[in-house]
Amino acid sequence: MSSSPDLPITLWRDLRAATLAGDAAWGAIDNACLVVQGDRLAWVGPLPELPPEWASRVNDEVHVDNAWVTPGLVDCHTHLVYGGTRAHEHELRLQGVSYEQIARAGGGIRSTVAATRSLDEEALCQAAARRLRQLQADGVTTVEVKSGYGLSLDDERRMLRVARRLGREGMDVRSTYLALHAVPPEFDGRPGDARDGYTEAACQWLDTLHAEGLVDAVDAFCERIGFTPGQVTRLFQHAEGLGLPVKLHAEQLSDQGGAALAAEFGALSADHLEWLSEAGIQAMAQAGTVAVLLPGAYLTLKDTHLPPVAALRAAGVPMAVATDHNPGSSPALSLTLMMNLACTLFGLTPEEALRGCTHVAAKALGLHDRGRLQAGLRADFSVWDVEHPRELSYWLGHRPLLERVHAGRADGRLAA
Ligand code: DI6
Ligand code: FE
Repeated sequence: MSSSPDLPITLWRDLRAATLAGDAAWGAIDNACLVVQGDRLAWVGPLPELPPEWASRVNDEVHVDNAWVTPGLVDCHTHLVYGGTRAHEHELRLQGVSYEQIARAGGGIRSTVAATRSLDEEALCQAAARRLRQLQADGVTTVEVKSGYGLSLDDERRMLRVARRLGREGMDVRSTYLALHAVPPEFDGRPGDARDGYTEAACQWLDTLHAEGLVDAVDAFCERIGFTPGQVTRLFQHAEGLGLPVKLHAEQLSDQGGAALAAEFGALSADHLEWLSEAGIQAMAQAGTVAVLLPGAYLTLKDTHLPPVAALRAAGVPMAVATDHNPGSSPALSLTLMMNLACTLFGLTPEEALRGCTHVAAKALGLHDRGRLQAGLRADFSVWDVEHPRELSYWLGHRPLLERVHAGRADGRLAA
């Protein structure tokens, strides 16, 4: 087994591990321990089987009193960076106005674009960092953050720069370019479909932002009130030319064939999927595209059309669960609450929900070095005050987190 002689070694012991590795339910190990060296897990298994070559080199021990440890949670779909809120739209929807109607009347995403453009980088960063801390308090160690409330080169850049800055706050942050989220007002009144010209502009901006190292993946909103499959194809071809992976907001409000289109491009994920067709499911299964389920948006929009979870499961499409945190359709800041909703509303099992917020969510980001407790993977894990990991999908709003460890470093909650 490889090891780096200089890095200090910490032994986390007296714990129960839901490793999500191997064949056992939850990958559970009783009386387990984790050997952490630097930012990696060096050994994971039952304490009595800890090899002497590790036991003899331990610098520090942390006893966690039989608490359960899971991989650090991964929130693989958020729009965490933005200005303002949209509570007034929530109120309108409660009075019967639909999300689509609000968007077509110039509210919706466009109102958040105006609020986001009015804030400088520092103010945007502070607002997003507050939300990031909420996710950390829920055991999240990796988060994806999308742009898409800037919709000009400079404003998209500012959002992506904030995402990069958030990555210095004890969290891994993956940034996704989502300029094809809505058409900005500057493009109103252009001849033909204003979205075509905007799509061209968004492709050019991508060149620049990618060259600046700000983009990890490319996303779009494929919808009647978003962009057509043709426009998404144009963007995806451009992303492909730059070697960037793609993902897609697909089949949230209607079936546009977006998931199949995403699968054609080998997309990492297709997200939402309430209106996903059988053909879309088969295309995703063949391409290995992850289905990202977003019950926070489903609940907030009082949707009634369920994503086809049983058919996805039968086809072997891996299912992730995320907050989709955004001010319009999912003001959710708890991933464990999303696990509950994924079970209660969508029919996932509690084990599927945890896998969906760990290794499957990591796969939806193209990350294969995390999401399980396994030697060689990153030392990202969360320690929970629960009797069993199924409890993580049980509580509504309780956060039983005892400690969070990111890249081998504990937040210090246990010590506090
Ligand atoms: N789907 C969503 O859930 C978010 N974006 C998208 O395309 C919502 C964005 C918003 O309403 O602000
Ligand atoms: Fe979204």
